[in-house]
Amino acid sequence: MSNTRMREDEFLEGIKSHDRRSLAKMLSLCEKDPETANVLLDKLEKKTSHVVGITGSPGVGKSTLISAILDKMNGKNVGVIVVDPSSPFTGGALLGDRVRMQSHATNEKFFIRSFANRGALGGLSPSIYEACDTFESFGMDNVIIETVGVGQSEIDVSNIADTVIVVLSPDNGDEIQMMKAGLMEIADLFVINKSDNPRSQILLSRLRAMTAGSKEVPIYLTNAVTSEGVERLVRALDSRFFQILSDGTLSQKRRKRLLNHVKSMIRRELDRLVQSFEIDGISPKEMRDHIIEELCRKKRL
Ligand SMILES: Nc1nc2c(ncn2[C@@H]2O[C@H](COP(=O)(O)OP(=O)(O)O)[C@@H](O)[C@H]2O)c(=O)[nH]1
Ligand SMILES: [Mg+2]
Repeated sequence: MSNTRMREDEFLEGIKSHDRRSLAKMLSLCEKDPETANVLLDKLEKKTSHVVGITGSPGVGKSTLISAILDKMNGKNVGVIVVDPSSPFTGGALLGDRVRMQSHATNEKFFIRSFANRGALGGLSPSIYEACDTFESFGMDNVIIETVGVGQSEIDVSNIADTVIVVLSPDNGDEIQMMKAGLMEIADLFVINKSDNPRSQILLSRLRAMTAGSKEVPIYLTNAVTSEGVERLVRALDSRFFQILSDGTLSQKRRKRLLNHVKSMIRRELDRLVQSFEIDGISPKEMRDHIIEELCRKKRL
């Protein structure tokens, strides 16, 4: 903590002067000590970046699509947050997605960061709000968040993103994933990726039929490998940002994001309190282990 305090000025100056090493350190601080990160972030001016959440089942091509989107960014500064599945045993993150995007990792305009979703019950990493604020303080034009694509993380991304892209692909149990509870509601844009697969046309008509009558959600077809359709998608994202900025939707989204950030801070604090709580010198972890042991004994497991 005191170490961090010593580095405070350096941190703030570094972020203000677009120093990538300071950005990297700040993102690590978000993960390790989000409370301190919040205090520091409060002292920085923030740019309003377009925060785009990209969700969809594993394998639909989210990471490949992000790479293709970065290719079409035309000099814009983009921060990418990849929420990795992490093992509850090791706490480690799979860096496959980062490797996939490696060609962009050396580009001065982009910054790609993996976040473990440890402890968030399959949801987004609890530090994601701070990470997003960090990218905005750094002055990124866009922040792209790729979710794990399983469980709660898919829906949770709408708590933080200004625009949610739901990615579908024809080779991925199409209707089943479309029907997933909540996914249809959070989509601001649909992308049918892998348009090189002829079945994408069937998926397109099914999706059109499913969304008919509800709010108008545009559908884009892409081939993330060849970049076909990606430029159109990037243009659509830009015009949507302009639209939500001018019609008040963005302010609403930002109010919602702030509320969710506060909720996540409270949850984190309660968690910390529970961890430090003891009855007669017995910690919650010891109590839990004891109960599990007792239950296993009773059930002869
Ligand atoms: N044919 C085809 N393959 C694709 C396309 N987009 C992604 N892929 C492949 O699909 C696989 C999964 O892609 P990935 O980006 O890792 O998916 P993610 O799990 O959603 O991030 C990889 O082997 C990609 O090369 C596409 O448009 N067409
Ligand atoms: Mg991926």
